[in-house]
Amino acid sequence: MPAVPSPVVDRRRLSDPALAPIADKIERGERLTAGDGVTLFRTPDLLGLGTLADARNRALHGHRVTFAANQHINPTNICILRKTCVFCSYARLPKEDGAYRYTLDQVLAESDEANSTLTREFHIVGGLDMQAGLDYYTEMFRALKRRHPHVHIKALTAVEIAHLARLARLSIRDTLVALREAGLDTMPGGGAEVFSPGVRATIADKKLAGDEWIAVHRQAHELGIRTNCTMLYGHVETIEDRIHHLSMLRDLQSETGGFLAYIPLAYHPDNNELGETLHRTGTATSAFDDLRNLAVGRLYLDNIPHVKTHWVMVTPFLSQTALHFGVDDMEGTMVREKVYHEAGAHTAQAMALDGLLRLIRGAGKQPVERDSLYHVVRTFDADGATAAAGPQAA
Ligand code: V47
Ligand code: SF4
Repeated sequence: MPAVPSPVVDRRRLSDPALAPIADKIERGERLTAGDGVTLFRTPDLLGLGTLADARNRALHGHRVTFAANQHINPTNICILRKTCVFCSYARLPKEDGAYRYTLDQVLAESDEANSTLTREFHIVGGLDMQAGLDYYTEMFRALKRRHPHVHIKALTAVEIAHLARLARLSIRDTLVALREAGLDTMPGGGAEVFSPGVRATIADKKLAGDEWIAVHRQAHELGIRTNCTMLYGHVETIEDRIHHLSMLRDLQSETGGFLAYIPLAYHPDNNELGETLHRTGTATSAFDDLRNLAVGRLYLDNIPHVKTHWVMVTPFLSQTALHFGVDDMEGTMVREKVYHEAGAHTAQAMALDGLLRLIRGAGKQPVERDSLYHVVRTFDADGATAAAGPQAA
């Protein structure tokens, strides 16, 4: 990440004295300790926390807020972990009602929506389906690249990569190389959930372990494949579990520099076993918790350049507010999102460009459309005109 000008924190906005020494560290560009992270998660001074995160975010990105025009494609919801990822509402067993696996033609038909939209990225993830192995995805990526050569492919979580490697009896490295040759450009950050073994045993018992998730991303970074990272919060995890998770992400980033963005994911409790057990419906997290997770992500992950808010999960209005809590990037004009809608997200499945621009401008920020690697596609000024275009770092 490029050197960051020192943020200046307005101390009058901090009402919790525990934040003052952390403000000093942020101004000096010093790394926060796990103890600082716990303080940030516990402080009742949400606006003070937002002030710190906003100062750091402005030092990095000024007033610019980026978004990408993307389309989600979920080719199969059949998953062998259906019974053990108890937070997941999307997966099905092969013979269960609602189970599906797209043929290549179905994937291509869905991808053709990109012809009438601005789509520059396909975000492709699915279940761990025994009948959808490496060839299923390499054929799909080749066909997508032939049909939409300008569209970037961000595909397959670390958990799916490990599954494909096991089915093909290949190493993670060789699996990634085969996928990259077929057209995979970057990887999304899913499957991370919470790394601490205790939480994983409760919510995702049979899933790839936390250190294995890290190992897949390390391997991708070593091959030059950039990736994102996430944390699923708002279920059974403690603050210490969150800090442990963020520390593992920060350590890998110090080693490789391969993460582009961090996206905290708010747990949705509808239509999944965990939600029933916890007796929760609707929204499991609160606005405080959502803003806090974004702000702490910005401050604790001092080496990950972008923090993205996912408006489908936390509502467009909260995402807009988050632009003053350390966030510089919004999940884009997504078409056909399924994973959270199965879990109770009541937001729209896609947002038109106008809607996104209105939200960003309404927060007093400058909208910038980016590509998947955060190069500027076009910038917009405050009254809606396209101000400039061109490849530069966003
Ligand atoms: O790993 C599943 C989460 C993730 C639920 O990299 C749930 O740009 C909340 O990672 N409530 C997959 N979350 C999606 C993901 C993602 C999304 C947007 C952008 C990017 C990116 C990555 O969705 C899963 C899991 O953590 N998830 N079920 C649920 N009930
Ligand atoms: Fe399968 Fe992913 Fe759902 Fe787990 S979260 S059941 S791995 S689709």
